[in-house]
Formats: sequence, structure tokens, C-alpha cells
Amino acid sequence: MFTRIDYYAGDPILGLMDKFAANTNPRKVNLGVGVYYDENGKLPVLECVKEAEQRIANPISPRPYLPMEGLAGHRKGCQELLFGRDAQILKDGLVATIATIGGSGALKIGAEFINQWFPHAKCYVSDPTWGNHIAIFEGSNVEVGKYPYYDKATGGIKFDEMIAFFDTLNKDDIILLHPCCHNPTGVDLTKEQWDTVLTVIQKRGLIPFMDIAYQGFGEDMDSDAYAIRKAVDMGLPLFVSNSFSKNLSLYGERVGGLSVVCATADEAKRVFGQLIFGVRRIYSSPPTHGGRVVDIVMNDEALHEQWISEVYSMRDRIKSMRLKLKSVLEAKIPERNFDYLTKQNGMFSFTGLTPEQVERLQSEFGIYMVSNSRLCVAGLNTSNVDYVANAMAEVLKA
Ligand code: KET
Repeated sequence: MFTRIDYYAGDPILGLMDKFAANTNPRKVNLGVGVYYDENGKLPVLECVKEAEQRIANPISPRPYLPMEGLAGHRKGCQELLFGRDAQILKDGLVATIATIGGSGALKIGAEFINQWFPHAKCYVSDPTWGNHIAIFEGSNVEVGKYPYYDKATGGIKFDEMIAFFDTLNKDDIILLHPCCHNPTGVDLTKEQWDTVLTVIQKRGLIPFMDIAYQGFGEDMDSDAYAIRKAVDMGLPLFVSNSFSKNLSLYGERVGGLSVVCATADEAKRVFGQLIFGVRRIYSSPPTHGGRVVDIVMNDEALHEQWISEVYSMRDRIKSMRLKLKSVLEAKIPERNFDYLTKQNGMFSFTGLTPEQVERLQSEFGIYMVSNSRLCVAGLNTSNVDYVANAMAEVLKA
């Protein structure tokens, strides 16, 4: 019956975790998946999360079905983080927000909505992008195309080409954007460039879909949301998927949100209804635990403040690792330019290593990065950064 079923080649990012676990090299380093490890190489539990967990556990509370849209406090937390606490659109009821199963769940519900209500729209993603963007939209029968983005030659952005490309697209086409900490390149648009991008989007009647999975890891919570808030100021329709996997270190709890900014409160009500109907027919309603943690941390003033400072210390540690990696590589290979390491933002660095060099790092040194040369800087620490830098220098010089 099932012999005609294709074998699955495995996921290029998540598959690395199994390979890493199976490697017996005591010096092995995991720089594959986008996960933040602390200075001791451990996955942290944030202090604000520990406190929220204590409150949830004392007393242990029942587990009812949540509403299809998730907890009100989780949704409010997403909205205030993305649009700002005092945003007028929130007061006016223009935003339909649901709690989702991670950022991935938000993308999936958004893709299903687009397929149903904008069946002729194509979705354009940056070249390159997070591979699952393409899989999720295609999996919802939305046709996916690529727009010019990363410029290999300069390590910057093909900005003029990108703008010219947007200027050829059709009304209602979806433009998937990374508001901060672009995955996989770490190369972000400047504020001025965002303004230009959003102006073309507005002029051609395109719909921005902003996927923000690293808010707080770039500059700060507000600056990282610049593109989102600018689109709102310009009165654009807008989809935003957000993830708490990284900035709350809650990967396995699968918490995120999907927000759709509408022109009127009535539109927002219609969209909200269709989003929760989408949830109902895919997984019915979200789980309780992660939503409760998000609700507590986002809505308790003191815990929220503590959370922000914890995110910023993760951000700063990543930045210090960028500097350290750069200085060792520069000393080893003075003729090569490693400025990209400190110019790029967020968890990732696009190193430009060839697939063969990435493979050598894996087999000879037990160092895992994605085959497209993406290195997760958040997996480095003072104990392994020299080892990684030396290994990189060795494969680069060969
Ligand atoms: N969007 C982006 C841009 C992203 O990098 C990830 C995860 C997600 C959404 C998904 O978020 P989640 O809340 O986990 O559903 N990226 C890392 C993990 C992965 O591939 O799933 C990564 O790129 O390594």
C-alpha cells in the first residue's frame, strides 16, 4: 500500500540536531539550529519564566480547553510587543490577533487564510530565506516566488534590484519580510530602506507579511519592530507572525502569535473569525501551559521588565561572541575580511563557507552549521569560540 510513498530526506536544520546528538566527539559544537545557548553551553530557563512557572504550579490549576484564539493575556502581550503599548490601532480594535503554536503555527494559519481569501496571490520570499517559509506556504497551496535580497559579492543587500522587482508585482501579492535579524543572512534593511520598501508595497497594492522570530536580539524591542510600526503608520494592511521561542527561551512550549492589521474594526472582526475557524479545523485550540507563561510574563510589570533585561543580556553575549570570533579569524587569516561577522544582526551569521567546507567542519571537528553556511553565533561561548575559529581558519585556508 505504501511503497509508493517517497522517503523524506530530512530537514536541513532540525536534522542537524540528530546528527549532532549522535556524534561522540567530546569537542563537538552545535551551531546549526537557531537556539540560544548560554555561556556554559546550556539552554537557559529565563528567571522571569521560572517565576511564572512557580505561579502556575502553586496551586496546580485545571487544564480547560482554551478559546480557539488562545488566552486574552497572551494575545494582548503579542499586540503590545509588536505595535507598542499605546498604539492607536489597538485602541481602535483594528488588529485581529490569535495565539499560535509557535511562529510556525502563525505562518501556517496565515498561509491557509491567504490561500482561502486571496487565492490568486503569490507569496514572495527573500533570496535566501528560512527554508520553512517556502515549505509552509507551498504546503498551503500558495505559490511561492523569490525576490532579490542578499548580495554575495558585497555581503550587503541587492536593494535596487529588490525595489525594481517589487515594482513588477501584482496587487494583493504577499511579500514575506523579516523585520529584524534576517534568517539566514543576519543582514537587515536600514530604516530608510524600510521606508522605500513599504512605499513600493503601498504603491502597488501588495500585502506585507512580517515574520518576527528574533525581536530584542537585534537592536532593542522597539527598534526591531520599526518596519511593523512604520507599515501601521502608513495605513498598510499587514500580517505579522511572531515567535516567543527564542526571546522567552520557550522553544518546546510552541508559543507565538498571528496578528492581522485591518482598516476598520468590522474588518478585524471578520478576519479574526476566519483565523479562529482556521485554528478549529487544524488543531482546534492551543495548549494551556506556554500560553500561561506568556500571559504572566507579558502582563506583570516587574516580570516584563526583568524579561527585557534578560533578552538584552542574551543579545549582548551574542555580540561579544561575534567580536571574539572575528578577532581570532583576523589574526589567523589577515588577508581575509571578516567584518561581516560584526555587521550582521541577531543569532545568525552567513559565513560564505562552501558546502564542502561546512561538511569538513562537521566530519573533522564535530562543528555543525547549516549547509548554506549559516552559523548560529548563539552557540558560541568562551570555551569553544577559539576551537571553532581555529577550525574555520583551517578549512578556509585549505
Ligand atoms: N520564523 C523564523 C524567521 C525562524 O527563524 C523560525 C525558527 C521560525 C519562524 C519558527 O519559530 P517557532 O516559534 O520555533 O515555530 N527558526 C529556527 C528553528 C527552525 O528551523 O525551526 C532556525 O532557523 O534554526
